[in-house]
Amino acid sequence: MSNVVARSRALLLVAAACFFGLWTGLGAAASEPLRSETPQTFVPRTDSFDYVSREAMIPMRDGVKLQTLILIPHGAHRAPILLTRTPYGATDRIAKNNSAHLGTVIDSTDVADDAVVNGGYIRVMQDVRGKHGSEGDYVMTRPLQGPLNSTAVDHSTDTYDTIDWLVKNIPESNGKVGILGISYDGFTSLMALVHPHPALRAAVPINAMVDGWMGDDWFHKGAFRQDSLVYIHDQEATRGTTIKWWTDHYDDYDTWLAAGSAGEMARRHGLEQVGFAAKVMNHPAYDSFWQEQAMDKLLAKEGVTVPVMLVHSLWDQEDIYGNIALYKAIKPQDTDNSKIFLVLGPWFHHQERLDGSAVGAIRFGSDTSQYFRLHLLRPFLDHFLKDDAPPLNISVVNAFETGTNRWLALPAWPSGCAAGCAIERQHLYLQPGGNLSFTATKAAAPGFEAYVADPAKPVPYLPRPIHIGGDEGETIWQTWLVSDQRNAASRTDVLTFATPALKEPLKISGEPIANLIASTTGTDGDFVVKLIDAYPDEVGREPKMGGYELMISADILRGRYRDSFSSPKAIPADKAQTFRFALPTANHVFLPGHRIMVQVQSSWFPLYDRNPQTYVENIFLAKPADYKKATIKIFDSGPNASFVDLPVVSGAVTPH
Ligand code: PG9
Repeated sequence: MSNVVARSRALLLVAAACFFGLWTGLGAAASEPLRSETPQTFVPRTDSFDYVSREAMIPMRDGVKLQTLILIPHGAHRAPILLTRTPYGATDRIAKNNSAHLGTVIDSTDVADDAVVNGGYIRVMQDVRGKHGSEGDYVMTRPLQGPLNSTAVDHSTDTYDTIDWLVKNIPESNGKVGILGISYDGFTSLMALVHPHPALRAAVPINAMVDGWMGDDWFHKGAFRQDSLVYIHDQEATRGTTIKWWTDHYDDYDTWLAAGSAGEMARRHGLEQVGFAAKVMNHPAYDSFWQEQAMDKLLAKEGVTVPVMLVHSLWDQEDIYGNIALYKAIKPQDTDNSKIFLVLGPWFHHQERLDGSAVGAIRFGSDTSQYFRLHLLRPFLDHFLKDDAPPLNISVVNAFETGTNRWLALPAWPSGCAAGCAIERQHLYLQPGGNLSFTATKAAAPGFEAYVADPAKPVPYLPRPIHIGGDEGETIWQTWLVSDQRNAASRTDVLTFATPALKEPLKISGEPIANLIASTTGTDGDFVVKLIDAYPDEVGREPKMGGYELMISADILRGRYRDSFSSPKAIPADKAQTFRFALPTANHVFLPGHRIMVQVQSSWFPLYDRNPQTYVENIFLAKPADYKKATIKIFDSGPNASFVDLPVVSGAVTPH
């Protein structure tokens, strides 16, 4: 062995001993103090990533700082920014999917994934004030400055200040910002439209919460959605949403029945400690508290100058009212038809960001959510946000037609078809013997069907046991609006009316309106009307769909609000009254062989709180003795026949 080789071997041995000694700690001198192995600050090595991630505490005009996550694709230059403002944890996403690839961090749960990963957009997520990493006070869907907000800040000012900071502090950006988000994040997207920052060039509010009383999260026409208490609890008990609601039964039906009233449930969960629960319970009617924060009313008054794509889900189990109400309110301002766009998809709440091939048992033959993201959302964003803005070749309205399962590009909403058809309102009458017909019988005397509504045995909104907690429960909740209504049909307190099997397809576009003529032996009561597509008794290729009863449009009215949503009044016992209310928008074809069906019932539990059926000032405070059985009569013949007023499309070419 030469000297050189021997020396290098010896050196190698020493180096290896040092390295492994350091690695295993064996080399430490016995007298050296044992120190923490965790550095004061660990600097992650991210040089190999295909994006840059920055976190910033962005200062607002009142000094409060909002935690903001900024994801910039590697090499971005003059890239537009897509902003989402959320109460659900802006940095959660990166914590969940920490990866060197932006595509994995963004992942398929972000509705903007295609724009960010393939379109080179900068993605910004921010915690709203008072939640998670952001400073300041949390107020549920914080109203605009004014009678309901005496502070100098709201989501409009916070968005303005955020955008101002972003365009000045992200050199990779082109200075154009789009805001988008689903549900609560859709609501914050709407708030951005009030006195918008000049750099805000597009907004996409998806399934936005618009009017919490009329038909979105908290109430539907006066009937309280009890799970709101769970939401309020989890959202407001702690900044980080760390204390969760407890349950005491597996079946939600038992849980809520055991508590009695929603007010008593709130008390049992300590909800007097959080601000919003008391506000909800002190404002059961549609008073100024609700009217002054309804976004459709506010934006109609403020005017909308930023291009907006409103995205609505036809089976939205949380916010089925808002975006359509908003479209009606603001579209008239868009006189040259260039700014306000509408998309209607066959989805549950927030399904736009997930797979859209089916909702529950109802299949569409293609991934409708992907179609929306690639062919509607992306062109809209690119057109309004990119420097070299490509022309926009999409219609102002894009609506999925359920039943036939196809996308329609439409000039307006509701419009039935692209050209050559009309919408005619037609009354579909509830008739004796469970019939449903476009012509009413000529009977001189009013006839009726009756049922006993018993608050001790309310109609379940899903087959029991109802357990919407956990992952499996989440799916059940998401798809409940398409659940088979045969369970309800077999109850004695649910009335069912149906046409014979159709010979021709029948298409509806727009809002059906329920027009019940009814009486009760009580002094208050709820009315649920469900418009259903009853499938043929047997369905060849899909045997499980034989006889399926699919809700197309359904809603509830609290009887005390039949004449005025803001001024409730008792129902005079045993006197026929008119209960007229709009049902959610539909765009559906009832195919030949199917029957149109209407079901009527007086509870939908525990989704909606029980009506005691005895008039009390505030149902949140109803006592057990107030809950009484009542006999309900639904008039279905003679001059008083109840009906559903349908927006029937004539002249549409309908493939089947
Ligand atoms: N529907 C939810 C919500 C929005 C606004 C207020 C309260 C709840 C949501 O999914 O964000």
